[in-house]
Amino acid sequence: MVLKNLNDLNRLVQGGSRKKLVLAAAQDEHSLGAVIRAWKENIIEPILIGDKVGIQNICDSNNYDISGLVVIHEPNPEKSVELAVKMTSSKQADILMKGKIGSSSLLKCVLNKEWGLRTGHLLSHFALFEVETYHKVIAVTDVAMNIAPNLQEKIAIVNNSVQCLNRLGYVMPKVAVLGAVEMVNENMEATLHAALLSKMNQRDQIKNCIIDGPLAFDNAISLESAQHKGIRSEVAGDTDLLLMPDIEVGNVLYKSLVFFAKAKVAAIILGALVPIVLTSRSDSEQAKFDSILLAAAASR
Ligand code: COD
Repeated sequence: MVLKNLNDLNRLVQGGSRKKLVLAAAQDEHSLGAVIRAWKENIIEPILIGDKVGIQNICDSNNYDISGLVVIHEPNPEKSVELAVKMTSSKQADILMKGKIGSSSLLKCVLNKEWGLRTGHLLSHFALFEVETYHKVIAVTDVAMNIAPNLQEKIAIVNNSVQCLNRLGYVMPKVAVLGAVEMVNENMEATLHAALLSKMNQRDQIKNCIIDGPLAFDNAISLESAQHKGIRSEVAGDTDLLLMPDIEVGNVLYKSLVFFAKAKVAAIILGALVPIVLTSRSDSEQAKFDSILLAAAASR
């Protein structure tokens, strides 16, 4: 079953056990607001690590009562992430969440060889978007972690995302591998990768999904546009997952969807010991809440 909107994530976490979520550098208004809402709705049991005064000030000005929560004082954001990652790797938390700290600082900690959250798999970013002009939720990867993935890394990124979509209830998600054009052009590496990924999928080297590419963005999301170009494809116009050529394209699409198209977004890191809620610092409280829902659904 596909997700029609991000609200559908609620259905997936209903009746499940409450997940322990540790929020690192918790002195962040939108992150705290989202965590407290998810706590009140019995989705998570939070642990807050960060600057206690900053956390309390946000709670006071929003009338949040956090007297029942574990709050660990660590004013240094890097150290608070280190503590949160160590708690997670020692199985004291099911979900890690980023508060007021840059993505790459948090990811470096997560990748720490001694106490990080590595599993031997590639870690990748996975985002879900609800856009008014598309008939269902669309997943996009990787817009925030892997900078310029090679073919092998793209295979791992697809596998991470497909596994997550399977867990969310998708049986054979349709994957569009994006390029600037829909024809293979030897001077455009993204189109070569796309053609290889499609063939590997046909030969069952990449399973549990239907992959087609290269597809330009319009062919991937609009059947009319694909038909206009004479493209025959099971994926065109009905894509569940868009695979980005690189982080620049991905990040610009992410921000364009949110700022121009007013899309709703939920995002996590996959492939680590636990799902990691990693939204942009400019994302809304709603986006952070939906990302917690996604992490809880993915960690079932
Ligand atoms: N999965 C698993 N292991 C990885 C991954 C990955 N995706 N990336 C790196 N590693 C391993 C490497 O194999 C190596 O052992 C170690 O981690 C360090 O690798 P480096 O030197 O390539 O990695 P770093 O620490 O310099 O950088 C890793 C980041 C994830 C921080 C880097 O790729 C990055 O900055 N990505 C973009 C993050 C960002 O700014 N996003 C914001 C957009 S909103």
